[in-house]
Amino acid sequence: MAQIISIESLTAPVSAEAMRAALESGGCESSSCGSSDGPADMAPVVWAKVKDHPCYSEEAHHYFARMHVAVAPACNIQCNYCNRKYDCANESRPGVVSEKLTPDQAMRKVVTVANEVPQLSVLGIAGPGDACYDWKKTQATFEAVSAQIPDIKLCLSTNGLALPDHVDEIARMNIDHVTITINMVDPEIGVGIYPWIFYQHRRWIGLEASKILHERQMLGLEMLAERNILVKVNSVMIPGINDQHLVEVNKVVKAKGAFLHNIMPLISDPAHGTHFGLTGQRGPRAMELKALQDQLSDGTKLMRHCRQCRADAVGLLGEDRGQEFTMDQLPEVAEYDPSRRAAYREVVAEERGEHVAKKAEAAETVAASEADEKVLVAIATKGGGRINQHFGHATEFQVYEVSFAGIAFIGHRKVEQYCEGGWGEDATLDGVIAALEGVQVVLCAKVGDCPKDSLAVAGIEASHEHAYDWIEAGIAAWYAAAHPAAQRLTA
Ligand code: CLF
Ligand code: SF4
Repeated sequence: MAQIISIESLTAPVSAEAMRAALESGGCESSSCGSSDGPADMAPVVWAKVKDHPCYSEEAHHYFARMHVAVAPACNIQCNYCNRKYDCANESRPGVVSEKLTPDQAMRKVVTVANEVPQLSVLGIAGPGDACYDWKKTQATFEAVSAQIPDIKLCLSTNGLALPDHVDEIARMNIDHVTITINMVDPEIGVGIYPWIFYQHRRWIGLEASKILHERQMLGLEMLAERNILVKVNSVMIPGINDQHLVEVNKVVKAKGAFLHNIMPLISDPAHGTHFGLTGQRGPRAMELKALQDQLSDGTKLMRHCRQCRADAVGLLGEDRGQEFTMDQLPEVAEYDPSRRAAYREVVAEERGEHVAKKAEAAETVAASEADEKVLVAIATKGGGRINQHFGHATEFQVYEVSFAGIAFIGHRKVEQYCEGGWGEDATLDGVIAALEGVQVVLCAKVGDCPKDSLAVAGIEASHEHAYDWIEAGIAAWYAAAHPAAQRLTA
């Protein structure tokens, strides 16, 4: 059974023990993600680029954090899921406003975070507008930060329109990771997503706008791939507009060298005041998103753990510590101290080996099953790869698909916390049950009789038998118990 240590221990004084405690506490709200490929699946030079990047590697996101700095407010296109008052919805949760920073302020913030969050490995610029259109600020920020913290990975996100103008500088500055949001490869479909773009000093509308954007996105992708810069493509899934078309998008971006494809569900709320929100365009249901991802799983590697984080997000992917690092809380002068990050990395190098071994054992256990039954398992976790959260405290569940073919993370389901102050509301529980559509069992650290009975009525088992196990080990043990052939192997 794992020892549970609070997230506060992640910022404890430097020592190997403290760093190990940080790892055991996890802190990462998710437990697996996106591309699950490891060093055996890719060239060493590529693995070296992704192994510490929480968005590009399944393994890495257990251990490493990203931070965004909101230095790029200007944007050159209009998306129908954005009203420009909020952060860029191409790489951020819609309806959120970030604290905008100058490059100097960003520098001070990054140094402060690097000193206090030892997991920090990536600095991303994801708006709140477009990182390539607002290039001078993006460039000034990256150059200042990499001069002080040379090992931090630089990552940016763009709609692609201004991207080809900056690819050579991106390569020169060692920006190894670029995200392009590509929602279509057919400009006719783009007409329903982009009402206008601003390009070469004038505004373009309709099909012309869509064609230019498409050509610039494809050119930017090709130019990056030629320079071996890893490209993640984000696509917003908009039911009835581009949902089925994303199969074609996946094929095209794969052929042009994209490393990862991240399908993000449209989040459409009338309160956000976007065109889609106000005209009733709905987002996809969880099972619709999963069905599309399953259809694409033979294509470009898929990212399934995206949290649509804020343009000023800080921390492991499932958490946001941004509110601890607002400008009014930063020191006037920040000096970088590399010791904590260095000590943390030493411990991580050891821990990763153990986690990989546990996953392999779990895979062997389920492989022994004679049943070809695919089951969705929801996990309540506070992070660290463990089943370590009470059912009623979860604000999201990690969903895994298990069969004799293996155990794969397939996404997360956001829920309202059921238990507040020791009491649970029936209406909240109904929402949790609805969010768990398709799930057969929930594994958690603790679950009360009352929610357990209600879940059972809905056909969902809830169990705390595997509390504090590694997630994959707990799933394998549950699956083995349900499938006697697998059970024999574990006996
Ligand atoms: Fe940020 Fe994006 Fe770089 Fe990651 S996020 S710029 S690639 S460092 Fe990651 Fe956040 Fe999803 Fe983005 S979880 S929204 S995919
Ligand atoms: Fe909004 Fe981003 Fe689209 Fe610009 S690119 S309109 S900031 S979602």
